[in-house]
Amino acid sequence: MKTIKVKKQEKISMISLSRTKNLNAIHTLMLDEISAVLDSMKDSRVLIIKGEGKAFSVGADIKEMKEMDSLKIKAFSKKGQDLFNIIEDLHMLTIACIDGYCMGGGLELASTCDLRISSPESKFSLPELKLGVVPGFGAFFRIQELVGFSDFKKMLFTGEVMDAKRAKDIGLINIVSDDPLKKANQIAKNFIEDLSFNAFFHAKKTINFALKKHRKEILEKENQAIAETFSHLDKKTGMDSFLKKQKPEFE
Ligand code: CO8
Repeated sequence: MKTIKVKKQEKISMISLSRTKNLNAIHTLMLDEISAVLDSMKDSRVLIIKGEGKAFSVGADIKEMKEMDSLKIKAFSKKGQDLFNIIEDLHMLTIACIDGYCMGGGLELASTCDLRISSPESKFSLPELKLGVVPGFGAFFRIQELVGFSDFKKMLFTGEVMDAKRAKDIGLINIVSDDPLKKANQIAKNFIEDLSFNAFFHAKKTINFALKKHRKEILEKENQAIAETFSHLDKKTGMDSFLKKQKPEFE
């Protein structure tokens, strides 16, 4: 694997996003590699997803997306949507362990997990509009469901960068811990030792069923919206400006 590391210890599996030079930006290969390893974790009861280095993930890879047109971004968005749906429905307890930047598509990945544990120093945001685009991996329902329309709009329409305390206050994350990995392992251990896995399975299935009402339509709308933004000049302006470390001047 080139972009992730995988560890399995008894009933706990761990995926570490490992593109540290690009702050674990999510590109096609990373989606493919995550997809490829999930099957090998079938017998695990807990999956921890974390990022190596100073980010959980800064979101979709701007360097890769910059070259994409509307058709290609639709396919990339669909690939991410499909994988994130699979992660959300994994039969095991999933925990996003966040220590550092958690932005855009990275936050969308974290929001597929059952629980999100973060260090106090982590930073959260949805900066897509600064790039002239919109989220494309399920934010329109998953993040909206976590924080409600009011804070979802605020996050998107201001691009604000939040600290972990604020993220916890609005329901984006569950726990703030000085050592998020240690905390995730403690929760995993208690989960395995103290809870009925069968009852958990049925509870998660029922909760996810309830969450999925109207999802299909929203996914299609989201996929369409990202394609629309990619056929507009603002996308080029936003991404070129980011890569040149300049402030964008949108239409
Ligand atoms: N994609 C690709 N490369 C990135 C990304 C990214 N999202 N973010 C950072 N990098 C790269 C930088 O270009 C830089 O590379 P290089 O060394 O080659 O210049 C390296 O990572 C380190 O980054 P910085 O030098 O910027 O590090 P700083 O510590 O100064 O800043 C920040 C860290 C604040 C996180 C800053 O990098 C930043 O703002 N990054 C952009 C975050 C962002 O906008 N994320 C949203 C991406 S869009 C998205 O996720 C959804 C898009 C639409 C849906 C797509 C699905 C279809």
